[in-house]
Amino acid sequence: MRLLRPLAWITFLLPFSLGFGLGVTSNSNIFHVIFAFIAFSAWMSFSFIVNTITDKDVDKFHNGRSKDMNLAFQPLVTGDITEKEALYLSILFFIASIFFAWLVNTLFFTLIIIVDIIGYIYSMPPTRLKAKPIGDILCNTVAGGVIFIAGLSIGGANMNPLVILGAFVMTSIFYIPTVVTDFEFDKKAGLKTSAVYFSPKKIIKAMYPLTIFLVVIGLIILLTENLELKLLALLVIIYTIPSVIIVNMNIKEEGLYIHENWLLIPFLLISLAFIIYGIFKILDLFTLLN
Ligand code: GPP
Ligand code: MG
Repeated sequence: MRLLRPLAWITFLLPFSLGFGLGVTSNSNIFHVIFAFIAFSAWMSFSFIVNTITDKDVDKFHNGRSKDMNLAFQPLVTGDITEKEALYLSILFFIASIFFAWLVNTLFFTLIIIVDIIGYIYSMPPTRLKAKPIGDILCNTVAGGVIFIAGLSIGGANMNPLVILGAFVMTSIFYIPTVVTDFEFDKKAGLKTSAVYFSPKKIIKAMYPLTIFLVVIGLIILLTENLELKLLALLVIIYTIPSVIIVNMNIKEEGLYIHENWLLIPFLLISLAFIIYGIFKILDLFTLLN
């Protein structure tokens, strides 16, 4: 568990389950859903194992704050697992991710390969985009957006360009505070993340134009799309605006201190709500579609 970090997956479980809930219909195949969630877990396991391997030397300085776990206890730092064992496990999870994705559908399969590649170039040299300004935000935004489309593609409904654009903008908004909470630790470790490069205050300001952009997208959806998407747009606007205000009220020169549970718990609850919603739709217990 300290190698795979399932609690940290919650950040990507949210866009994935949102897509799943919106995309399924009463015609969706329940086995496709199960395989899709296995592929998702295998992709996350793969991405976090490579991250654990390449972050060994920075994780040992972690003080336990603002993370899913105290990274100084990750198993490569403590010596519970060797690098070779971790590498073999990562290959196994990579293969599992593409195998189960292949059982779902071609689009889903393609998208899982893309997020596997992002997970790899995010952590691994020579790219190691997590330690490059903009590179870190770009990887997480693209991975969040792509995993949302993958979720949608399981059932294939609501494949709407405006909704997809909104998902990309929303993941970039919510990713920004997470690089800023890592600021102190990343700076000490000598990592040039976006927050280290631009300063926390500056990078947090980027949330404002992105939020305005998201609200515009939400309003267009509210005016033009079906009832299901209208409700979603409303929820997104209601959730994002206070979140952005709270983050901006807590930002200081030296970083951002918001307890990790302020992100993980609401994200987990919303994810579970959308998973249950999707299951209800598959079982045809209700449908809001038109
Ligand atoms: C950890 O990054 C995050 C991941 C390994 C997931 C990234 C996956 C993608 C597909 C982009 P980190 O090393 O920056 O954070 P932490 O310090 O929590 O390990
Ligand atoms: Mg790491």
